[in-house]
Amino acid sequence: MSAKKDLRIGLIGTGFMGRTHSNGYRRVPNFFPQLAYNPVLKAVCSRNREKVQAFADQWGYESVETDWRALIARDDIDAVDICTPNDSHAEIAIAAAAAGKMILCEKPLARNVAEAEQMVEAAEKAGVQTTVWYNYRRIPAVTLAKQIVDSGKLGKIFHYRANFLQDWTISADVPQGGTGTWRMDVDAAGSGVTGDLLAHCIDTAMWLNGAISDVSAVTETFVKERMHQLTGKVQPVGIDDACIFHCHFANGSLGLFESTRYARGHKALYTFEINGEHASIRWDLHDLNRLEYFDHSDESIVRGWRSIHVTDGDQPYMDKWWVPGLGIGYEHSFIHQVADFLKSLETGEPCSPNFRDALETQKVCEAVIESANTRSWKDTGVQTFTM
Ligand code: SOE
Repeated sequence: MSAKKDLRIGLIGTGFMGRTHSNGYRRVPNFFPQLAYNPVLKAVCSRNREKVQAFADQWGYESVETDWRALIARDDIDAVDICTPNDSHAEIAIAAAAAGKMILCEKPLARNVAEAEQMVEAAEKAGVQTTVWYNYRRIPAVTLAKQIVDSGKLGKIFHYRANFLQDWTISADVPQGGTGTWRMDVDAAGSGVTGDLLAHCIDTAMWLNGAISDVSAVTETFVKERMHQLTGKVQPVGIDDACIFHCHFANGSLGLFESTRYARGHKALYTFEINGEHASIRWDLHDLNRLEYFDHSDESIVRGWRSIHVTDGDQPYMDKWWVPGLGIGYEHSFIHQVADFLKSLETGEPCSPNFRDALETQKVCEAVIESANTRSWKDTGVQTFTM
């Protein structure tokens, strides 16, 4: 008999993120056997019964629901995982908190700050554990970047630079709204690349380099009208297709961020670079096991960028995987987030980013959109960031 405690999961949403999270729950017991909690795939919910049953069969969920309210009402669910489009995050999370459920919510936390604030209030009032799936923090090379920054090796930070580039919406034939393309519909998504892609960059940036104080942004919507899948009509596009902003961090450094879905040739290129007084680091999602590191204190004749292959047992998370030299992938960031969430239940510590942390990212996203709309600098209102 297992001495472990069960964490009974109710997953809402069966798209791309439903799969990444389900894979996380399934793999954790194999690779993090020392954890006191064991995820149990109790129920999965989606509107179409046939499809949700197929998903349950594929991933091993014990039961299905077609109404998220029924899932939340169940006594045999401890934690609700929200993988639905952004327009339902707030309603589901607030109801889940009222029902006393822990909540794991896909990013961005909400469509805007007002919704995010209500979610924070509901979760904190109910005293439930929360986390938001800003998964890139938990790629070992990115976590190592955090350890290097925190060790002070970089010295005073001058610059933070990040890009998230894609090219999947260049064709004007890509519709907006509905299954698969809700990210193109401003009512469902809240914003375009700012909430979908830059939110990742902002979360990582504030985690590594502290609060972003103010921003100046420019956005563009290259294709102005698209067919809406739900109405069948050609309608104005309300999302930002591309966004570039620069900013001040509270520590005095400058930030430069760019995101677009119109960078032909780039499918999902997330990169960041940090330049400090003594050293610099940079990371690239397409080579995710490596962290580049330049240390000015190296002897000058051998000084140069090192490429650290982050696969050794003393590097973050890697003692749980294979043997030194053998890499891992994108999906492992979600497995690590599940493991960290389960660990947080043992320790009673928050599992960062929790709802409150993700609210701070939401504030920066909103300031970015407002800055672009008004062609002016905007304060973010973010004072500190849990690092
Ligand atoms: C969009 O294409 C997307 O899937 C985002 O929604 C994810 O958050 C990002 O990690 C990859 O791209």
